[in-house]
Amino acid sequence: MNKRTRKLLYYKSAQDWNEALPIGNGRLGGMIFGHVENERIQLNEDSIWYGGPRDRNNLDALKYLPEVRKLLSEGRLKEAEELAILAFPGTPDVQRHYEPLGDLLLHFNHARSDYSNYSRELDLETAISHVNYTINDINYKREIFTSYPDQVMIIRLTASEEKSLSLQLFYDRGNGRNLDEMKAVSFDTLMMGGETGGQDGIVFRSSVRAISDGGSVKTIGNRLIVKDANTVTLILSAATSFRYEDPEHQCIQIIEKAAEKNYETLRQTHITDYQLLFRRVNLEIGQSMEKQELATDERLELVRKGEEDLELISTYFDFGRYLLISSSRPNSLPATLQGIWNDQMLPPWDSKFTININAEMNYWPAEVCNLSECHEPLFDLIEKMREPGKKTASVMYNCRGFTAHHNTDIWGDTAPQDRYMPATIWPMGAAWLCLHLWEHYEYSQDKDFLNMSYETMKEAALFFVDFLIENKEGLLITSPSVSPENTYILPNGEKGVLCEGPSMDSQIIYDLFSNCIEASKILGFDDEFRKELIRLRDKLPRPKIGKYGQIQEWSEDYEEEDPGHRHISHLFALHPSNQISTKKTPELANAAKVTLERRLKHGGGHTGWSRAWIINMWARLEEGELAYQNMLGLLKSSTLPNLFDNHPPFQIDGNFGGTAGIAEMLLQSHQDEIHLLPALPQNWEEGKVSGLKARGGFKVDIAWENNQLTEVNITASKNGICRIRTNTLIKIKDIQSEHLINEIESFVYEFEAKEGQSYNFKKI
Ligand code: FUC
Repeated sequence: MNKRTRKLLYYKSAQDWNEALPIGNGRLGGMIFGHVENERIQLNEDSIWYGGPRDRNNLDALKYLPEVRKLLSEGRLKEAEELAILAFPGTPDVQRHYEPLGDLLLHFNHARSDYSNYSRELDLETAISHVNYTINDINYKREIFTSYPDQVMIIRLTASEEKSLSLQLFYDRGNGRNLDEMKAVSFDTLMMGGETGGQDGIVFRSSVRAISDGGSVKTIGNRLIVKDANTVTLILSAATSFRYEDPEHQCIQIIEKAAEKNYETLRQTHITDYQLLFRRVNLEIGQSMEKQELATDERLELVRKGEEDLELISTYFDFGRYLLISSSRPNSLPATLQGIWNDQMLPPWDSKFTININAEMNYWPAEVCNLSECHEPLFDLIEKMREPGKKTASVMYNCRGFTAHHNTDIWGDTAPQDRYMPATIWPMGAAWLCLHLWEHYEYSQDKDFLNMSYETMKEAALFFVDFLIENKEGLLITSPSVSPENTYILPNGEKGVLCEGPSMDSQIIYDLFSNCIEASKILGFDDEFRKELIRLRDKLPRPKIGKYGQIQEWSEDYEEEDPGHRHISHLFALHPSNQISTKKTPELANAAKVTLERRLKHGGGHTGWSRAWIINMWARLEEGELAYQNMLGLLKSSTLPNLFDNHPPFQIDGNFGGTAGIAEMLLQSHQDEIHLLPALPQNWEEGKVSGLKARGGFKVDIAWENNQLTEVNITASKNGICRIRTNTLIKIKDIQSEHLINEIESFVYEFEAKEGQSYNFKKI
């Protein structure tokens, strides 16, 4: 049998951007079209954003806050909304947006225009993209990658016969309109750049050098000309004033350094670095490899027609991990709505960070898929939001601590975004993001990190100590806010979105307070604040069951205008939170099930990210079949030919949410135990997964056959009790030290784990 290859494969070049293949090193990205004659690599650099930081806080918010609150509490909804939409949105309404770096264009002078043996692929094992074809019996090959250690994009051109490579190379950006310069800086190097505009626009530069073996390299005008070469190595760099005083100098320096190494060294350094992350996890579902040589978009088409392709599910999972490694690395900016890949000057939703679900979803696979360091850019952004967020908290709400609304940009803008009633006035963004700090601690057990993050978490919590108000029942609620981004209907038929105490808000605050309480205990300080949070947490509304048996979305059991809405905010408690779980709150778990069924019955899950969230939720409800059906739904309705998630348009959150969902089907650890194969679909009969992480600092490898667990390997990163739950009628046997294992209840086992030790269990 062939070895399984992990790649995206095509037999024709990309007809549009959604067929091009992404490469990236967190900061520098490219979309490769693979055209034979006129290759296009669309370029991105993560810090090319329009303008600079601004203070957009609405100075009238505080003045009208009491009135908006009063109107809401009196049920005078329309008046409250009319006033709030004037007094709260940022001034101006919108935050900054991301822009593309440009295009690198390679025009080849081939002897003939007809070609054969065409293929292009993205090899997920090496993070190298290949383009292959034959012209006149000469085999041409391109290898393209972006190196994290060397911070360059490398394009390597080879041919099976000497002196066969001739091409012209140049840059573009909106037909030259969106550039200030495009010039040759030496006989073998081009430079392009500009400024993004606005008062403090970002200055950006990109440079490319051609190094040939044989033939000649020269520049004429702003074109780089390579003639009759045997091989060509192109080294491309990019830098901006967001990070460097002199981006032009930086670009040249990066290239000079990379050019000291030969191609093989650059390639190997890249592969080693990438595989250190990618190879931590290995997933194999099923054994079938018969579709390996089919084009990826054809396989997707076959899935749409109802064919089973379990290997494509593994590829989707691998691709999600690949995308995270390629769009979010230490010192890069976090993955935006499009990761780093965007070709539009005014991208959808500005290609920034939407923090009422999307940016968080991007990071759901980070910990469980053993890519903790890829989570770091998000933590840096949270830090950046603290100062602006404190200002927003004090100017708009007269509160201590820091807050953010439903979007932020690379300067950490925290003022409300848009003038869009269903989303704009929602002071929960910073709170949700801070839950990621705790999540990182839970998986890594890194106390230094927790210590470093505590003040940030505390400041996010402090905002609510001041912001929460008591309602008529004596409960502490947010006001004004929304349940992103759904509309409710009052008994008199009036529709509204602005409200008091939407369920999601209380759930997020409950987690944030709980995390601070736990953290202060672990770290052994801040007792007074802990006590205060415990007191306040007791007064938060808890998830309630409504008239349809569903989890209530608002504090009152309103009708929803759109029962199939893509946001399922009130199930935050089920996922990503653990406030609703099958073991600890079975009744609420059942209500969560009703909620999901209701959403789906009315057309829910119609955007990629919404579908991805549903996969995670079904997995949490241990409904393997339903999780799998929705995974298929994601592939069938919300996946583009290059496997990018389709909102539509392309939005990367669904890729990350889907990847996390697959992991969630195989391993869960949110109920103080490691649950093995909690939501295994019937037709994932056999398989294995290794290297996943569980909360508590465990690394877990699982193998199964006939839908039953056969072997588990658990490695502990610290001393402590390890509790495992299985779903199959098997006993677990510790081969080395059977006596250490206690069966607590059927299917639940406990043992004392020691730091650095691995424990192997087999089905008996
Ligand atoms: C939220 C969602 C939209 C979209 C946007 C970027 O507002 O409701 O579907 O994903 O973010």
